[in-house]
Amino acid sequence: MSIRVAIIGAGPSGLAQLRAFQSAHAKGAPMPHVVCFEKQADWGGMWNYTWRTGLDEHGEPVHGSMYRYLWSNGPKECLEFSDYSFDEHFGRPISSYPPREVLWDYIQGRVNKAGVRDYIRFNTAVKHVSFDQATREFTVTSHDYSRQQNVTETFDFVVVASGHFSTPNVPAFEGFERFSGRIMHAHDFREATELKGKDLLIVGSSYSAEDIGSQCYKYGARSITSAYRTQPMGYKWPKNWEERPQLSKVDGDMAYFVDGSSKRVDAIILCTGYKHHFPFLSEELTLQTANRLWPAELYQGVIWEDNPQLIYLGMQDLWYSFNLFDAQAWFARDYMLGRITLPEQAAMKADSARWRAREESLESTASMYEFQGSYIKHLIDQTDYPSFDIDAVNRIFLKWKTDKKHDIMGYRDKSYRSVITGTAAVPHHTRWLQALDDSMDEYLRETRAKGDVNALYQR
Ligand code: FAD
Ligand code: NA7
Repeated sequence: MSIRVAIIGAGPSGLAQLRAFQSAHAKGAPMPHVVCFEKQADWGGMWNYTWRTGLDEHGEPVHGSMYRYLWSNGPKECLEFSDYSFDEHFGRPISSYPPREVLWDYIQGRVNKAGVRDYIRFNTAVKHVSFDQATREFTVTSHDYSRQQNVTETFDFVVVASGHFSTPNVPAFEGFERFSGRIMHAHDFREATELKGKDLLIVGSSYSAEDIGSQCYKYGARSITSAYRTQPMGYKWPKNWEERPQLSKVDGDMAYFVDGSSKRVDAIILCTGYKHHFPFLSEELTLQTANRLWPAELYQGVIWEDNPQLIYLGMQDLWYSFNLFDAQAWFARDYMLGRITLPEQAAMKADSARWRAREESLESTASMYEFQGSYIKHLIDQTDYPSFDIDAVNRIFLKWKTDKKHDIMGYRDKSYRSVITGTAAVPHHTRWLQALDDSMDEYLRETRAKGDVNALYQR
């Protein structure tokens, strides 16, 4: 009898799992009985943009945290699938930092080609997962909103690929109840033009703070003040952007910071991160972790050590992304197909403890993506996922960091070379700061003659 696999989520991680099974099947392996549950109406996870905030059309918490005008915040050369290149998808070189819709299209290209859409049940939210020790089976209860019915099924394996950037971490500050403007979390931010001409306060100093602040600057906010709890981002910000230490309180429209300084602001965006949240899992199956490179209790970063029939994908803090999910999905596939045998539980825990100790000793930024790169390499070495030059990707990450330090509003105008095909990216026809239309049509619009583009970038 073929194994039964439930995949929760059809974002990049869940789709990687489907593609992994399909690719083995294409080479003669049996295709398991796979059901991929997806609560949204379409695939792509976070990359499937929604204007909605709060609850969705079914009353489920809105999954999406992406906003309009979002462009990749890392080079596409650092996330390229090694079995499906950007060249194959677009048929010509594109720039290194595409907007969201373009990356969504790329993600879809591979799974359309693989023909795996029929394995997905859209508009179907997983509500509960439990495990029966006697039968060694999972019971998965889902709600199919198209038919308005609950469905209960049993599976041998459950792959949790539900993402971890959807449930906001929302701290409160003194005076919020009486603040005269809008307060929102990054999860609910959608439209930067809403802040045009306004004085904006951002709380937090990581990716969301940097990128939402940059969006608002680009679309005309009057000023941006970002407050850090631990350390400032430290970029060379434009004149109307300043960093302050942690927010202590607000009073009316005045924000006060722990150094005693204050600033009048119109709106506050809490860029304070997300929580790993799995309301559908029974407690003994639930991963509890902060956003970090090596969450505990996952053998090889994917297999739940206390019950190896449960698998988590993509739960790490992300430097690498799509190619990380692929490496994990291929490993998980080979384990589920019986090609990889797990050691005893004590040995799994000891192995994880070694990775965790390495993670805890990391100090520099470079050591962090190098650590994640070495983890990916370790996984890929165990499967037939096409290997790629991880050292070369690490070098691109290094250039990316340097480019950001040099020009935080201009780093997206830089280009890198694919480690998969060797193709050099071409600069986008419009500099990021001037590119107000992020649609795929505009992005793929024929660029001017090559000479013109070169002239543009020499300025
Ligand atoms: P997700 O993409 O979150 O997909 C999870 C899927 O699970 C969703 O489709 C969701 O609907 C579904 N789901 C959840 N719960 C259930 C349930 N109970 N039942 C059924 N389905 C369920 N990464 C980059 O590489 N580059 C970037 O530029 C970048 N920018 C980002 C910007 C923002 C604002 C955010 C929030 C993230 C960004 N990321 C970026 C990271 C991004 O999360 C990953 O690229 C990727 O989307 C993670 O894939 P995933 O499949 O693990 O999770
Ligand atoms: P991150 O990277 O997890 O960062 C969270 C930030 O929020 C970080 O700067 C934290 O400061 C800050 N934080 C958390 N709690 C507080 C409180 N109580 N007060 C002040 N500051 C706080 O989340 P992001 O949303 O930036 O990025 C997540 C993903 O979304 C990423 O992949 C992006 O590409 C998009 P700390 O440094 O811990 O002091």
